[in-house]
Amino acid sequence: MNSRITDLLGITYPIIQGGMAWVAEANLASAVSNAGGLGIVAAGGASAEVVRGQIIRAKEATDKPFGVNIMLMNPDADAIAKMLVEEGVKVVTTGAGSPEKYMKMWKEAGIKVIPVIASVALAKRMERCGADAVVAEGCEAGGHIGESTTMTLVPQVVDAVKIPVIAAGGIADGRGMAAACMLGASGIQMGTAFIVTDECVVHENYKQCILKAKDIDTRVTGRTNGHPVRGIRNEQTRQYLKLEAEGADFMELERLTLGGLRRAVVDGDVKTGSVMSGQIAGMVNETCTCKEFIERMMREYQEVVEGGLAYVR
Ligand code: TUI
Repeated sequence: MNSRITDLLGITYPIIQGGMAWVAEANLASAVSNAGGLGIVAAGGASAEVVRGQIIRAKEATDKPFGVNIMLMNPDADAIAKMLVEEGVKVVTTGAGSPEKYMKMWKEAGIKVIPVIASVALAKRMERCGADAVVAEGCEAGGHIGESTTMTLVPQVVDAVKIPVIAAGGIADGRGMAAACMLGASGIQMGTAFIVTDECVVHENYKQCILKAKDIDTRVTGRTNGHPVRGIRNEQTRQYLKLEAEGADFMELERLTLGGLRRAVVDGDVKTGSVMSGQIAGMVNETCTCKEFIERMMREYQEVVEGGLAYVR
């Protein structure tokens, strides 16, 4: 399937794996790229040298293009931004901020830059400063989220920019992919669905949380302090939301989540850890390899598109 995104990135299918901190390491990224999508190594909160190690491992595991995601709140973001140029990384996605100050350096190095955005205003700013595409991420997504849903954000971003738009948030099957394309997207990004693949190295408890989750099992914490984060409801989200409702101060809330993602992903503490996940977890019910998953996505997509209106009846 050809689209502006497959052409831009030199990949077979317009499917990008989300840059999930602690989760998206070399093993997952290379498996997604080997399956014809774009795998992403996520820097998360790691140092430039740790991320470099993951990039080297990904290069060993695939000869296909892969990307790196920089979470811009990372205090080591400047060093990571430079290291990506040294390592000859082909594609960079960014999250939780604006990558404007790195744009010139990355473009001069021939890097394809794809910021993740959650508003029309930021999408336009990113296009003006040279982004090759944007990921428009709706608040169905897991982790740090914006205000708008995928259904409302994607068409508004598509109308506002000329660069290709990749839809994210709430997609985990061929129907979702077809729907995103109907809204004008040239590709999709998925996170939650990739967490349960065989090649994803998260703790088994984390996978089980997503596999068992029902449609209404995620919660958004941090709305009151400007850091909304979506994850599977557990003891931590219950406590956090209770304290938030009581007007607790930011530092008290921070104590609950500090190191929480690592605790959930690495140690399997899914009670007090942060089990970040999108709302689509309720539909993510089985494990398989990345290749099987991507091939199923494309098969389902084809069925929906070829079935046309007959599908909905
Ligand atoms: O970045 C994400 N999702 C994330 S980052 C993350 S790391 C984290 N760990 C622990 C606690 C909190 C976060 C987990 N999930 N998605 C992409 C995304 N970016 N969504 C929304 C945005 C965004 C928000 C505001 C991008 C830019 C922005 O403002 C930029 C500006 O300067 O105007």
